[in-house]
Amino acid sequence: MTRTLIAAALAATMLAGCSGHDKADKQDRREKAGRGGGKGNRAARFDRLDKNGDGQLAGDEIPQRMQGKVSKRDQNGDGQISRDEFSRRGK
Ligand SMILES: [Ca+2]
Repeated sequence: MTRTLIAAALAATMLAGCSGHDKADKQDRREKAGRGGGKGNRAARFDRLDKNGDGQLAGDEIPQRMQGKVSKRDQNGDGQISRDEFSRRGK
């Protein structure tokens, strides 16, 4: 019984360790490779990245690989990426 609980706790810890930006980066690589791309997935990806749910991506919500592209996507110059600005990607 104790072994089962320890194994479950270990598995939960491992799962928790690969959450957040790792998953978002993985999804982004899939989209870039042409798998899972598209408007619906972009919206879903935005929702995953928008941790505080304010409809803007800012600070650590923006994956490291996207940091250099903020100024390109940030069309109104507020330093954040809105859902609309995010969905215009590639247009
Ligand atoms: Ca946000």
